[in-house]
Amino acid sequence: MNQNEYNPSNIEKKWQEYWQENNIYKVENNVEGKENFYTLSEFSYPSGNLHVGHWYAFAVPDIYARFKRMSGYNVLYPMGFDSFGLPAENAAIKRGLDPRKWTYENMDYMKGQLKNMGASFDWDRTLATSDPEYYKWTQWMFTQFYANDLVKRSVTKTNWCESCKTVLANEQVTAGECERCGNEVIQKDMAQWMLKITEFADELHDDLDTLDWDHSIKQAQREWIGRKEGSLIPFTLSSGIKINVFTTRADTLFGATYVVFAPEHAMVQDLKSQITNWDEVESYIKEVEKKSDLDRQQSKEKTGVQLQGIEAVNPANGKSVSVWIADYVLAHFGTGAVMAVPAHDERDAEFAIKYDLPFKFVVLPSAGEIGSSRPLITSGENAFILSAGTTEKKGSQEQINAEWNAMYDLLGTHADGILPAGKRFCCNLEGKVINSSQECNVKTSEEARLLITNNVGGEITKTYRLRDWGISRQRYWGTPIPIVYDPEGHAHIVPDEHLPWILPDDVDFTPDGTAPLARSQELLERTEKIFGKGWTPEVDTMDTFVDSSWYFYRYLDNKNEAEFASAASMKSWIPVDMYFGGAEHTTMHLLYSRFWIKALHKLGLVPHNEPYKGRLNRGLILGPDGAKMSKSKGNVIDPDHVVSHVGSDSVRMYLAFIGPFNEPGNYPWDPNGVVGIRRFLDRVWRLQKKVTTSKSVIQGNNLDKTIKKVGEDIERLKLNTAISSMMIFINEAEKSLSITQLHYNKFLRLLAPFAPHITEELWMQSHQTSVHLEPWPDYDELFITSEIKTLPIQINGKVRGQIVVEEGESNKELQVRVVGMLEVQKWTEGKAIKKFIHVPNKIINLVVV
Ligand code: ANZ
Repeated sequence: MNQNEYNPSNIEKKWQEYWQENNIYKVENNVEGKENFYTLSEFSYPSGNLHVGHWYAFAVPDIYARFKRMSGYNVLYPMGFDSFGLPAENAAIKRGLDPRKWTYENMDYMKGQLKNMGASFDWDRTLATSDPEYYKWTQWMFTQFYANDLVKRSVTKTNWCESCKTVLANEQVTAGECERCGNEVIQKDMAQWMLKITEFADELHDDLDTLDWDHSIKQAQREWIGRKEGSLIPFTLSSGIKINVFTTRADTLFGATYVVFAPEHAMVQDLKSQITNWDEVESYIKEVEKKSDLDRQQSKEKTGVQLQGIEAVNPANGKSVSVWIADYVLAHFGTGAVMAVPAHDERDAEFAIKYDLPFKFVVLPSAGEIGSSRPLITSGENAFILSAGTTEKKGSQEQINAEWNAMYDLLGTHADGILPAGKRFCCNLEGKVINSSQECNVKTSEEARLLITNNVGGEITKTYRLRDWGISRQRYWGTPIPIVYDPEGHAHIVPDEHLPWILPDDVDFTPDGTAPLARSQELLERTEKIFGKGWTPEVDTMDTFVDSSWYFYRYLDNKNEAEFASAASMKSWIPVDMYFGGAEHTTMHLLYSRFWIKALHKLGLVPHNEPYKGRLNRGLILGPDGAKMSKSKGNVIDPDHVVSHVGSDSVRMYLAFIGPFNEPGNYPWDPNGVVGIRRFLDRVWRLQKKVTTSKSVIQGNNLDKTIKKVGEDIERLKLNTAISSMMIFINEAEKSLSITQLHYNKFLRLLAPFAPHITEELWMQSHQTSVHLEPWPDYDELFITSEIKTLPIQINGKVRGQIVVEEGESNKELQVRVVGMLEVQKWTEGKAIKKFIHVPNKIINLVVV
């Protein structure tokens, strides 16, 4: 027995070295008789120190990986670095260092810190996306996509960060600001390499159904993809040209009272000679150019200018309507042109009130009809009203009802549905078509959509919010895009034999808005030497989301020089069984990566078309004051510091205890909480003194119950309650006179995934091999079933049946179950239950009359 007090600093390093020397965590791609289980945590940027967030991201899933390993699976839990990209480069620029040196030094340092975590990573499989042997494959995949028409070059409006001097993807812009540095993002025209993610929009949308992910994550991706089913409706302009508008509500076409173009719509320039207020129009276009799409969608007050001299004909009724440009219509959604229906679309209503445009009411909510009973608007959320002449919305059900009643009467007297000024109502509910054509009136919205679309020569179609993925970045520290240009300026792919297409060294990487690679003499010379005089290299590098789209394949076979991963290794491990990551990646990395794998799959390069079977978004660890940790607030917890005080095991375990890992909430760090866990481990240590070889006084079933509960909780990632159960067990054990070696050892196995060092130390006192190679302890169901009782059910004094009752089941739940039983219903049908009495562990009594 180890008589000393528990002192983590004496044991943790020792066991970490032992594990490494003895290759305890080495993983083979296949192990006879074991099923594979791939646990993955999003890898990190090597931008400096490990912070508490990294511990939460890596040490807590390690508990799960270890549990799975002990449960008999061959578990892969790898770790690497997303080592290209802005954070490293910006930090390097700030300190005047070479990003490569800086990044690689950080990685070495962080590897050391990661080892202190005591995680079960197989370091032999590690990778860094900035290693040429890694990015060779990133480039190779890009060339495969290029050869198969999944890459295009186009000039597009891009989000530009003036501070980072680079283009950002939409996903990297938060509320109009650069996600990395917080600077305001402006719009800039740039030629970009784009990946055709939109070709996979339907698959990305529909295949979500096959994934075992939380509903909210799937929903966020669906919204990001933004698939809308609708119609293209042709409007004829006074110039004779037909333009299509995209609408999801073709049933409201008879209510379209004006047409709006996005200010950037090409048609506006084409109409220049006919527009009589061109100066006004032009200056408005310039004004809107400065705003991002997001600003335009969110702006409180809609703005616009009428195109004077231009009219459009509504194809449903042949009526001429005015034509406008307005900021609320976006260039890249649908066709960039809208039929405006103020009486049924909120955005149009606000605009129409402001510019005094007509409202025509053409869909009666619910199934009612004018003249018969008055339909009720019951959904306060979907229906809303605009007070006479203002855009103030009235939300309460009563207000809506009152206004609707007045409206309804009005509709009776305005058979054409045109609403007089001061009495304007907007309702976006579907229902029955009115005030339209003979053929369409009384049809449901759904029927009318098809009918009206067909009648006017329109077309049923789908549109998406998702845009193609621009991957060009004018930065140094990234994967070079393997493209060269011939003297005529045509692009060519760099052939396989020249991959990796090495990132040059002779570059002044200080950002000035042009790509740093353009300043490399070596790159230019290399290009001319290989391809010929006058050839030039592409000088942009790739967005780092490209690097991270496929990294989990390389872990499988990271030394393979001939392939990015062998087919056999992919078959063994993909799809990833459980992927842990941050909620912020729901619509970025997670969607890009799904696309990347679908594209590889389409080309026959990988066997699966979905990479991640399970996904869990983790929560956020806040500072002790409940605010986000930040240097300026002085509330940052340094894990190294805490580890030096309480040990790595306590930190790991505390983070698992801080909240339910399966529910991504915000959890403030509680310094007393860590100390509490440390005390718990002290008690586990001291319990050694009670270990005896003779018969235990502690009840066997307490341990069995704990084993069952802890296993079930880890499986569901409710690690906090798993720890509570172990605490209860230790309380009990401390109360008893002794605990057998057998029971103590079983408990150590239970604790091993949470606290790998202390359990190893205690285990090795009586064993020759690591506790981490042991199986998960089994429990005896016999002992546990004692808490489940079968009780007789008595109805009016006679036993009529029986029911299995679990300890802790509430009386309410029990009553529902009892009353629902067939045998019981036989005796209670048509009668009232007057009393329901549950005498725990004895009987259930019903009195019916
Ligand atoms: C007429 C209409 C009537 C519409 C109605 C809706 C309700 P949501 O509504 O978000 O699902 N739209 C089409 N292209 C647009 C563009 N480029 N910029 C801004 N808005 C655009 O998206 C579909 C609706 O968004 C379309 O259906 C169109 O307005 C508008 F009672 O057409 B709707």
